[in-house]
Amino acid sequence: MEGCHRDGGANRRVNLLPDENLSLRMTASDAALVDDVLSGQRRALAKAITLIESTRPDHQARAQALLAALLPRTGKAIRVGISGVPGAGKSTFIEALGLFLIEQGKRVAVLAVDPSSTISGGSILGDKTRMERLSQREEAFIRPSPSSGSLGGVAEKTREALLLCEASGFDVVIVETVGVGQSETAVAGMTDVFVLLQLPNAGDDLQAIKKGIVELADIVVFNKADIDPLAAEMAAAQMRTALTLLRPASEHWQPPVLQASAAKGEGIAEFWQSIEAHRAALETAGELTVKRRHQTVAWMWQLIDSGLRARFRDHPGVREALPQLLDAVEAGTATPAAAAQQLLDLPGHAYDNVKFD
Ligand SMILES: Nc1nc2c(ncn2[C@@H]2O[C@H](COP(=O)(O)OP(=O)(O)O)[C@@H](O)[C@H]2O)c(=O)[nH]1
Ligand SMILES: [Mg+2]
Repeated sequence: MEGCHRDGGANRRVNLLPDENLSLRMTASDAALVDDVLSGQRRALAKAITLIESTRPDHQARAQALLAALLPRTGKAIRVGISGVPGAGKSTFIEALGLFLIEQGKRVAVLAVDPSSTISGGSILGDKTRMERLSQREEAFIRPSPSSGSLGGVAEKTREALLLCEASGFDVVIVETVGVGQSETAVAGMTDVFVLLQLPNAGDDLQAIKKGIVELADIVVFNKADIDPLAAEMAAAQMRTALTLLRPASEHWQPPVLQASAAKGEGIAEFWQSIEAHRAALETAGELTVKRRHQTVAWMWQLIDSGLRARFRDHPGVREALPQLLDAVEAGTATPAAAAQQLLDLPGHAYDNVKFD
C-alpha cells in the first residue's frame, strides 16, 4: 500500500484507502512519531499504542492515520498466540522464550488480551514481577491489555498494537491470553501460530477439549513437566490421541504435543523448533499469506458488525422504541422477527457519522 505521502514532514497526508477519497492530515509531531516507531524506539511505540487505545474521537482519527502510515512496514514478524488457564505458567514460559529469542539475536514484543482485566481492573501482565528479567531487556517490549473495554474492543486494540510492534521491527510478537473461552478465538484470529499451554492433569485437558480450544491449537505444550515427568508423559500421550480425533488431518501440519518446564528453561529450544517448522510448513504450502488475508478480511467484517451494532443502539428512534418492544417480545405479544424488523426499518439509520477531514 502506498498510503504515505511525505511533504517535508509537517502536514503529511496519509491515504486510508487506495484512492484519495479518505485521507488524513498528520501533524508534524505525529509524522515524527511514525519515524520514531519505525526506527524501533520503544517509547515511541508505547506512545503510539496509547493513542490507539484511546477512545477519544480525535485520538482515534490520529491513530488511524498512524496505522495507515505504518501499514506498509508490517507483516515481517512471527505472530505467536499463547493461551492457557491462569497458573499454567504462560508468563514464566513467555519470559523464558523471550530471553531465549533475544539470545538468538531477535527482538521480542509481548502483548496481552485479557478479558478479565475489564472486570478486575487488573491485567494478566499487570504483575510486572512475572517477567522481570525480560522487561529489563532492551530487545523486549511488554504491554498489558488495555484495562477498559469489551473483549472485542480489547482484541481490536491488541491487533493494531501487534501491527505497530511489527512496524517497529520486532521479529517475534507474542500475544498472551487467559483461557476463558472467546479470547482464544480472538487471539488465534490474529496470530500465525496458536499455542495451548496445558497443565499435566486430566482436568485441564477436559476443560480445553470441552471449550473447543484444542481445535484451535497448532502446538500443545505441557508445562511444569518437572513436577511429575510421568504424569506429563501420560497427559501428552492422551492429548495426541485427542488431537487426532479433534483436528481434521491436514497434509501440511499435524499439531505436535510437547513438554516443557518454563521454570527451569527446559523444552524452550524444542518449542521454538516447532514454531519454525510450523512456519516453514505454512510458507511452503503458501498458506501463510492466505491465512493472514483471511484474518484481515474477517477483522474488517468484525469491525463492520460491531460498528453497525453500536450505531444501531445509538439511533434515537431505536433508543425510544427499544424498551417497549423488548417488553412486548418478552411478554410474547410481539414476535422477535416483527420487533427486529420495526427497529431496522426506522428511518435515518445513519452510517455517515464518522468524520474525517
Ligand atoms: N514447577 C514449575 N512451576 C512453574 C513452571 N512454570 C511456571 N511455574 C510457576 O507457576 C506459577 C504460575 O506461573 P505464571 O507464569 O504466573 O502462570 P500464568 O498465570 O499462566 O501466567 C508461578 O508460581 C510459576 O513460578 C514450571 O515449568 N514448573
Ligand atoms: Mg500470566
